[in-house]
Amino acid sequence: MFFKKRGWKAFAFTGALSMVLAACGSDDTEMGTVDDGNGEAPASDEVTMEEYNWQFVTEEMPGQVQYEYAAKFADLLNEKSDGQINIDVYEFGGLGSEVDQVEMLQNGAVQFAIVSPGFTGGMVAEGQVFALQFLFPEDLEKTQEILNTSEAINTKLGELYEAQNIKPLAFFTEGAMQWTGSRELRTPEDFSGFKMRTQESPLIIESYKAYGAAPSALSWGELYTGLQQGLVDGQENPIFFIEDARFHEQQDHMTISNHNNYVAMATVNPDFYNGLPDDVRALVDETIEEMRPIVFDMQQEMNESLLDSIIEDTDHPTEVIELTEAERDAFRELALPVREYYRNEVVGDEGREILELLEEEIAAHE
Ligand code: 6CS
Repeated sequence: MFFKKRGWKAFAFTGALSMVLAACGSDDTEMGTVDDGNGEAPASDEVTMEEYNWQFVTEEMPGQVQYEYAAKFADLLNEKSDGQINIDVYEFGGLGSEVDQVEMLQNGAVQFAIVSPGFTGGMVAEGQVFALQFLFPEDLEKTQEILNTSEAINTKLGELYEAQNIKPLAFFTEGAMQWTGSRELRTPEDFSGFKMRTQESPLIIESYKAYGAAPSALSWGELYTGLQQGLVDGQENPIFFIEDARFHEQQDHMTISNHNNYVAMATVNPDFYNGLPDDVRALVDETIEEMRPIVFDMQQEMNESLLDSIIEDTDHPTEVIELTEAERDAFRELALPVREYYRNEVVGDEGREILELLEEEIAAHE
């Protein structure tokens, strides 16, 4: 595994929520001076920060991108604050499902969360823009640059999330997505009747219907068994996730399709964030900026090295094919009308503006 795994806080879900609520106490504290007890104003070099204890939930496990992002973010903030900011990082399942986690962020039970837009499709329909295949450049550096700078994403889409009590602080790629299947997936015809597992997003489902597949939504926590039992025939994910969640053990084929990239958001509860003293909020912002190149390198290293692990896993052989440009074109052609579906069936004027501006921003990078 590329990154050291952190000790897992083994909370049962029912007990975890009350522990989290009890642990949040210090977020109303402020940067202040230490009372040295003699009634005199402390010297200015005694100015210090009070203690903060925050919670950060992720949709992944130790060793996977989201968890390691949160762990590194926590370490950096702890260092910058001389140990005064302590963040507990929770792996997927520790505090409920992906949807439960989003709710906890919204109601302030946790302060930070990594959220995949795929799980908030019912709440912020416009966020499903990330499900549009062949939209972002295949070059992930360009994609990350767009995610860092796009007004469509960071301002316009960000405001729609904030209206739902979810404030995105950064959007980052977890890598190009690939298909795995119980059969080879090389042409759209190969998807005919294929039971494709997707996240809970109407647009992802629509995207696979466009290929002739029979998609259904499933939490990734049930996916390994779903593949094993034939409930679903295949799935899409970045390589690091396919390997680390061992999906390849249940799949004979993997297609390097690069049909999309997996975008996640580092988010914060807006009331909590806005209520922070300016200097503490500035530390959070600074750390978010520092994390951008760190998480990019992290996903790149994991996706590259774990491709080798899949290829070398002779106990669970997986045939890996890479689509040619002409083969990708056949899928691109079917994916383009899904943008019309997004414009006409999924979103209103704001969503149409977001997609239009994003398309312009992407064109300017290519
Ligand atoms: O496929 C999924 O649902 C999961 N995939 C990744 C890369 N992260 C978490 C997510 O829930």
